Amino acid sequence: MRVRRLPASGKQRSNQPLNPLERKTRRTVTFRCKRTMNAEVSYDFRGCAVSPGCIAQTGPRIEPETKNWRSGPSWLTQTNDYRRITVAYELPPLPYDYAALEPHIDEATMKLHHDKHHQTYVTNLNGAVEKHPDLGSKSPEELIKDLASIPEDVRKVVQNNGGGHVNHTMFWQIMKPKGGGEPSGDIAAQIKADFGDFESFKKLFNETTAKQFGSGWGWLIFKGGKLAIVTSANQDNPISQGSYPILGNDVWEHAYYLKYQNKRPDYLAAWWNTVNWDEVNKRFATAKSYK
Ligand code: MN3
Repeated sequence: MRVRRLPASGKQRSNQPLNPLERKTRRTVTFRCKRTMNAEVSYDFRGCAVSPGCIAQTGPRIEPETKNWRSGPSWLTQTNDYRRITVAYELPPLPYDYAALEPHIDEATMKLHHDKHHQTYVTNLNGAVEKHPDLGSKSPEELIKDLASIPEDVRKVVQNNGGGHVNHTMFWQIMKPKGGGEPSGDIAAQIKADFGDFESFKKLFNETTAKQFGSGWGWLIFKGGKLAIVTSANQDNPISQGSYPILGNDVWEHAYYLKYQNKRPDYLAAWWNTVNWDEVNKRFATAKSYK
């Protein structure tokens, strides 16, 4: 079945409450099924809406018998009834083109990293929330902020995949095309106060993060009125330890191996050319009042 994409209707069809992340990403797209012609369907970005005749969606796929869903490529199928399926968490769209961070981060890495790795964290997080639906009313940050409150059977899944979702959502935002350069605003002054100058800060951040054994992240946090550089393993986020990360760099091999192979320090050095200092300043303002 082929569909023709029509202009977005702008209508929101769901009465379900949205969490803040979803509010940003939600949109409605209307498709017309070419085979049945009269069947117009609306697809909203957090799940799907259907009409008799066909479903069009690019997100999680619903298995009609089990009501379980799985992620997959764009797909179309047919149904005879009205069904609406929503998922708690969604992959936010990349805020720029996959190739926009070239030559520092290559297109193929960005595509895999966003569409496959980040999507997997979101998919797995939704799987955990499916077992405990009340968790789905919390933002992903809230989930990982108090891991002790997460039911034990899904706690590790939420730690790894909730962390993965939060970390990558931040990661895409703190980078931008033609980014980098010297820091600006309040964060520039704080870096100067706590590290002497930007070059010294960058050197310390890169050295510290290069030493993170295996997969993990390097972070800049604000603690006790001062900036600090820390690392974490896996997808652990400083939020779980009470600190809001101002910036973080992903040093899982999936973030750099296609272009930089085993040369993590080269990737770390190049990454600074992508930094979105406006976004980092916004996060610094949040970090200063974070409780
Ligand atoms: Mn990653």
